[in-house]
Amino acid sequence: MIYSKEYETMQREDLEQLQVERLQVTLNRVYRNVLFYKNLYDEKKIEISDIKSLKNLASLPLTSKDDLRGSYPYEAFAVPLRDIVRIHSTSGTTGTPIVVGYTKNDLKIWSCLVARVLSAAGITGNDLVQIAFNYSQSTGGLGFHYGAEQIGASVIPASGEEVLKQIQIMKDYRSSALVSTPGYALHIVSILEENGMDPQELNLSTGLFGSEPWSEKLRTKIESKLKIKAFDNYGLSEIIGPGVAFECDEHNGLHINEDHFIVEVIDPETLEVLPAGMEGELVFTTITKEGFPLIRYRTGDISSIIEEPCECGRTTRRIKRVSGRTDDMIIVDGNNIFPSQIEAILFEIEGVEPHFQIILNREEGLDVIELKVEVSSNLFVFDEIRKVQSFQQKIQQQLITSLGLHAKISLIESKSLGRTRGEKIKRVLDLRKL
Ligand code: DLL
Repeated sequence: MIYSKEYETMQREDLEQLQVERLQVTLNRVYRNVLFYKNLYDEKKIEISDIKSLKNLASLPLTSKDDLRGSYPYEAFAVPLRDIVRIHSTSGTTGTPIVVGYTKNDLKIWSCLVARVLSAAGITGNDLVQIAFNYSQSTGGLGFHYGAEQIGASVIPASGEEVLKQIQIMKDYRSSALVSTPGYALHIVSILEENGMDPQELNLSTGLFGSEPWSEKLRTKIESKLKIKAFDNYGLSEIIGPGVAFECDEHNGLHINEDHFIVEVIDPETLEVLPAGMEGELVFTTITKEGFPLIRYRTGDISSIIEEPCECGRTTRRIKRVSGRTDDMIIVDGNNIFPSQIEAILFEIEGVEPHFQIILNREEGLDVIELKVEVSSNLFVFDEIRKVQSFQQKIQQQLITSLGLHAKISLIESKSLGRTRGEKIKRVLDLRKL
């Protein structure tokens, strides 16, 4: 079903006109209310009144996470704090997250955009939607919660429960849709198999998965094991959370909610805007957000635009599944982590070099992260097993406290991470098969 038919099936010409009008309003709002944009445009001698068409958008400077750090926590909000009714944030690479504020109206729009995601997957008011995303600073839980309520589905907020409890709930409450990361769905598959349970005992028919990259192969596996139809959906906290782009029944790219977000794809090296079909970095401009608008925001996500019309009747353009990142961000069970965050923690621990390597694997559907850490040999006698263990625990605990990351720690001798011939240490070894 198409939730907002009027907008999702708009004639392209009308949609583009609407985008320009909304863009102009947004530019005025940020220029007047956000010092960061005022300074940026003044410095580059940009007159926002010159932005008269979508083509002109490319003349505005790009923005990135790093640009916004100086605005922490609230400086980039375009409304007074009293008009903000919800605050989410990104995880933050060096302890400074990007804080995202929503006005009442932003929340209303967000719910409707997530309602589109759910409707495109066939979810209706008759469904029982089990949400396994965390209800936290990250946007998956609350974003889907209100979107599902918006279409009148019965929502089961089940995050925080152990996986067996999740399965029990799924079975007893007859949940018909699961909302989670694809990795978590795979974990459920493993646990069902391990416990000799038959997925047929469940009433699941649909899965909405996102927040991390996954492949067609993984979709086929989840669909066949859980006997469901699985849909991909994409979003990021800075832009709104889930509700930016989503798959319809055709499973051929993700429709962008273009009446709220303008998408561009750029070459991450030359920063040139690339034509549809060419792969590059996704850049978004929000055109209806009041609390935290973003102009030409670089996502770091790699994809391309599909312009060809879709069989489903929506006229919005689509993006291909996100295939990777331009930076070194890794996503572990839906949590975004930069190796630099791990490095910062290791720096604080005496005796650690900090030369390290992150090894990612997938066991029973769950991401497993191992951290190989070099330790200085003078501080450390390797045959003292207790000392080794307490050192490992110290690092482990720091990672949990600071990043919520549960990692296996392997201590290795100084200089054993291959760089004898001057080569760089490969920071991340991703052995997960998407
Ligand atoms: O992951 C929002 C979300 C929640 C989307 C639930 C979908 C479902 P962040 O935590 O800010 O927000 O992480 C955003 O996750 O820049 C991508 O790198 C990655 N990502 C999100 N969805 C997908 C997807 C939420 N479907 C970052 N495929 C983004 C690939 C995805 N990567």
